[in-house]
Amino acid sequence: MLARSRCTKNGQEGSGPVVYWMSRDQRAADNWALLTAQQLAVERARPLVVLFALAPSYPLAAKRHYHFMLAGLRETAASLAKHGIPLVVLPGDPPAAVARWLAEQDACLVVHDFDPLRHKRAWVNAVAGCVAAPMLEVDAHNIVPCWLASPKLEYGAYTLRPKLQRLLPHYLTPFPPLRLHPVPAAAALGQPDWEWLEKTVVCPDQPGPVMDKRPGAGAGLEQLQSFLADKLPHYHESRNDPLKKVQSGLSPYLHFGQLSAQRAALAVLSAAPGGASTEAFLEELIIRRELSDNFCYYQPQYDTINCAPSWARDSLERHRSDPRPVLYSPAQLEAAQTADPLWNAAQTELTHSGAMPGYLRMYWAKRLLEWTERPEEAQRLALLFNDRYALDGRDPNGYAGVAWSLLGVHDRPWFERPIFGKIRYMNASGARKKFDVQRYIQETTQAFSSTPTALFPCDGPR
Ligand code: FAD
Ligand code: FO1
Repeated sequence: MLARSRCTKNGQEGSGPVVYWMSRDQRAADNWALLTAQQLAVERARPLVVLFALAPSYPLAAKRHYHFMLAGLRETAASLAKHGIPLVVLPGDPPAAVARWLAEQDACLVVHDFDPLRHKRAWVNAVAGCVAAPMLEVDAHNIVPCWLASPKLEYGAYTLRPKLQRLLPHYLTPFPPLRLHPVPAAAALGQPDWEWLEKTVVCPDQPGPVMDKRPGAGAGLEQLQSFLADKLPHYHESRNDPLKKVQSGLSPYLHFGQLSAQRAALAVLSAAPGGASTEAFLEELIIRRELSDNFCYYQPQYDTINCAPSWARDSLERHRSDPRPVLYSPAQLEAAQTADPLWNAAQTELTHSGAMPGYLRMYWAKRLLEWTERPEEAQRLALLFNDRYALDGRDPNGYAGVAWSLLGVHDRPWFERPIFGKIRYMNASGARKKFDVQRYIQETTQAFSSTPTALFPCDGPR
């Protein structure tokens, strides 16, 4: 188990409980960080407490995301309670609240989630700077711990794949169950007051919750089961056809850590050990997903144009002044008011349902390069819309997906053309070869009558 962890801070063990500071991996089952914390607590005959720092606001998160996360955390708290482990939710500035609580409890040691994102690393560093207890980081999100998979920024899937394939036999192993914790925690810790906690969040009301996506670990496992039963066999041939709906829909559960990617991989391998669909799905779930973490971990500029490889940066620079046939304002784009009905339909689906089919996400981002004055603006808007509306947004997969679409990250140079330079081009006639574009537009337009505009309600950025 300890092969998935590393020391982030040496320190003096306190007299209090072993603490697992949960953040990215918000589940009780199939969680290597929680299992590690339990093992360390059992060895020391200490209580185990799980801590969650509830930030009053989180970059670009809205009611849609907090609703999904808090409902999932309630379920996690109930599962933990059945194992004799309390979940303490601390509202307020995360590093300050966590550091204060650890000091008050004289924590024995702290186990925390690995997260490659800048602001999350800053939280951990701030806590490490002011607590006395030792801290241990566990990568409970990736199957192969990010820092062990590769020690450097990878060029693409083709360079990370062999490294992961070498290590997967050691890491893609079954999970031991979480045990009933033998040492009880202080009764005074009580149960979180969820209604009160919800009121401490000050995020925008719009976009609101997605009603047809049930949050939580149980719903994530059900979604996995229905994917295995109905969709996996068709994944290889139909995943790029939004009308066939054979993608798993697991990304929100994976993003909030309500489902473990390792659990999903094990379930797929047990349901369908071989074949093109299993291979195609595991390529996305393991290689592409872990490549995104590699990108954000080793590329501090993951959300700026400086993350582009040099061939792409030079090429975009050469085409910076190319005339754009049409420019749309952020408000027009957010309201899906372009002359491209396919793009409008994809944007409408995103804003209403918090999701967009994978193939369309690439097309959607790439068109922004043609409709904005500079690639920097295309990247800014792609991330802004993705992170504000997508249930799975604010994730390394999003930063890597946008950088792939607009900036050639993890891709190769293609034929030179206006505006795009050597960045891979996609257009509506390419989409028409993959699926019935007209039907997708019709179905989406019928399902969602208008496009909500939470970011740019009137023309011009707020
Ligand atoms: P499935 O096809 O069922 O795949 C299963 C899982 O594999 C996904 O849940 C995801 O964890 C992983 N995966 C699939 N495709 C990719 C990929 N291209 N890169 C990395 N991992 C992948 N994914 C997010 O999770 N959050 C985002 O904010 C996000 N933004 C994106 C923005 C753009 C512009 C692009 C091009 C891609 C983005 N992706 C993002 C990646 C991908 O489109 C989604 O993960 C996928 O469509 C989610 O649907 P699913 O769970 O049904 O995927
Ligand atoms: N993690 C936390 O530890 N505390 C939060 O308050 C919090 C809010 C939040 C809101 C939206 C969202 O998408 C994720 C959120 N996370 C939060 C989870 C976590 O930080 C992210 O999943 C990772 O950073 C993704 O790598």
